[in-house]
Amino acid sequence: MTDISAPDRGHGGETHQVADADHPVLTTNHGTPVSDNQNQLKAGARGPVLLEDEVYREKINHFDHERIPERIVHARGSAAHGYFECTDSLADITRADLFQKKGQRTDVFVRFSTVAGGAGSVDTPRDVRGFAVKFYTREGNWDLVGNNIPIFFIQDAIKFPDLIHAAKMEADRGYPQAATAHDTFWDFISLMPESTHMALWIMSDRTLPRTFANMEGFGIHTFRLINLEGKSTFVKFHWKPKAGLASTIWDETVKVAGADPDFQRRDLFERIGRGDYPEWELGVQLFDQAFADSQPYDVLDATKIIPEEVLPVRIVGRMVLDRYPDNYFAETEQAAFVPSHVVPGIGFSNDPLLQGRLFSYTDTQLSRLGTVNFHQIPINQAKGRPGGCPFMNQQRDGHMQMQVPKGRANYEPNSLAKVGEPAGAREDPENGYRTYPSQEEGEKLRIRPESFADHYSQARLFWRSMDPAEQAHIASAFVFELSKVSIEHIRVAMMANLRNVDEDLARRVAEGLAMDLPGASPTKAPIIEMAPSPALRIVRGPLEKHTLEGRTVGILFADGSDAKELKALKDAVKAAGGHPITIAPKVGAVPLSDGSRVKADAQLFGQPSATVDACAVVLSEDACAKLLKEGAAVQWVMDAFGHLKAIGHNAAAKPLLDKAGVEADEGVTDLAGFVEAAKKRYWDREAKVRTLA
Ligand code: HDD
Repeated sequence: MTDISAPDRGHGGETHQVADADHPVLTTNHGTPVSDNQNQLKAGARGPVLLEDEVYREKINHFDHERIPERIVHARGSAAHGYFECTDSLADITRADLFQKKGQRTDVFVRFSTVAGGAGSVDTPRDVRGFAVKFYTREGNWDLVGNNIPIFFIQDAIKFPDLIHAAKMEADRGYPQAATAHDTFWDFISLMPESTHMALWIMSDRTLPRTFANMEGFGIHTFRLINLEGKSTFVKFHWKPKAGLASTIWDETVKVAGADPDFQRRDLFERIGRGDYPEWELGVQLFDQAFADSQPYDVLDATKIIPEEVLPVRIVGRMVLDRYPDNYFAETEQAAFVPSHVVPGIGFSNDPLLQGRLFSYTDTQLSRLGTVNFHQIPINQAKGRPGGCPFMNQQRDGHMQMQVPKGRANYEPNSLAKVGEPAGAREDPENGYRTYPSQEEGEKLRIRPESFADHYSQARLFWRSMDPAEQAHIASAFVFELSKVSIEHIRVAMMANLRNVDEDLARRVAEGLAMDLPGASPTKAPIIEMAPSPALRIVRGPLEKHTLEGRTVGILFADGSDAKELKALKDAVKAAGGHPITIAPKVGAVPLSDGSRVKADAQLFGQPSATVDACAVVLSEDACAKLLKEGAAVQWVMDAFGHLKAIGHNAAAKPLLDKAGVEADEGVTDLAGFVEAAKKRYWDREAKVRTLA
């Protein structure tokens, strides 16, 4: 019988050779070489398939089981490898290995994520971003599992399932995916005044980060650092992005979601690929009990910040992400972050949100990864020393056990050494992990402390710290989200809470919804006036960086564009540290003014201007005339203007700008002034292009 697929597959009929690295023959999982990976085993060429076909059955069987349960939250994530470098020793404050010596490096694996959406959802919803760092220290792994926002929705972990159920797609209808703009989310928030502060943060530009590299990260809770003498210092952790803080406009992020659902994952991959490594500084706010007692909020309450103006952030290290994972599933998906995994020198406070987390994460790994041996998966191994940390104990067996412990010593203590047998590992009272012996006493109670009762003062602090442009974004975001709430009393309850934050905010939201302002909701504690914290701003804030470094510039060109102009522009963008992306109506070969033909990096429909940080248009008069009739080209320029980006153009491109409604301002420039102009956004333009609340 002739096999029509046979000629494509080399090995048939050759002398017998065993599969090995030099002869990488396809095998089954059990090592049997496979002769045919194209056809099932059949009785006759057109006959029925046979159940005995192990090659087929094993392949499909494995495929059927490829997926594991996605994370119940933070399912959508992207990760990278890198290192942490200590830049300022904290040896006097903590004995944690990674903070001992200036210049000391510790490997890290970092996973960024959205919270509400499933693993296949888009990268750019309005959502908190997870910022989870696994430090492979020489004394074991430390997981600092934070977010890009320094506070949280709830004060006690027992409310977490309710929060997440309310935020995720609604139970009966199965939508919306990765969005908070729906009834159940705002119902929960409106009934939980403690979440008002976080509601302000999530309605701000913080939930629309431009890229992962443009976000801050926070450990959120108060932790402890413990030194060799056993002294404890309270600490809050901050990650400050070297690329600067940068966010998108809501309209822009919606368009990015459509154009490129993987926008932030792709950015991380490409950024690392071109050597533009994302980098952060690690900062700490260090304080003692006396400082904690002097503050008008409780440092154990995760819905509160310590303003940087009150307690400055001391920079102690930097983190560089310089390697993209080799395999998404093996590393990014199987990475298990567990906040209870700390190393000697780091400890916990009594924050009830943190304490609750210390149980949840190990538990979730058991359902996700299916075994108590998840620490043996390569990405999770304690590998802070060459050959791995010497982790040894008497824990044994379990599903997917990968180790083969030798000898009889599977219990401790033992006296097997006396008869010359290996005795296994022993405890180390001197250097082993020691919990800080804080004094604790009290009645067993299921209550919230009085000191957690103020839910509005810091929400007000946040609102009043914002730049006017950011305030307009927040008010408009509330209007948008509440307009998607169909149950009217939920909107009313939310506005009643906002009245306790700021009258102007509440009024703007009510006007935006065309609803009457309700009376303020009752408060359990007096609202105090705290000094604004400019450090909380993105727009015109201390971390807003005017630069092209690490940023992308879209250059729209077409047939007949001036070759010299195009080259000079690309060179100038590169010289300023930017990444030019040429975009044309056809990608394969674009004829230029000098007769040469160049490829474009992207096609006009596939790379809307929302996907780049600044925009330039270099056209010939003929091409411009054609593009005036091309909706995508007009929209490209219109969006660049609407998203407050710099637009550089040559003279021939001017009619396209006119058609797109571009008005002259500081950010609209000829090509000579473009590179300088491209380093920032033009916030003052916003009033011209949209009505904000
Ligand atoms: Fe959580 C995942 C961050 C409160 C329960 N959380 C998870 C991830 C991040 C955070 C970044 C993804 C880690 C990764 O990339 O794999 N979570 C936070 C922060 C919180 C917080 C900053 C508050 C300050 N989380 C929190 C509470 C609970 C959980 C109060 C439960 C009591 N979180 C989980 C979880 C997840 C998780 C269900 C899902 C996947 C996982 O753990 O590994 O256990």
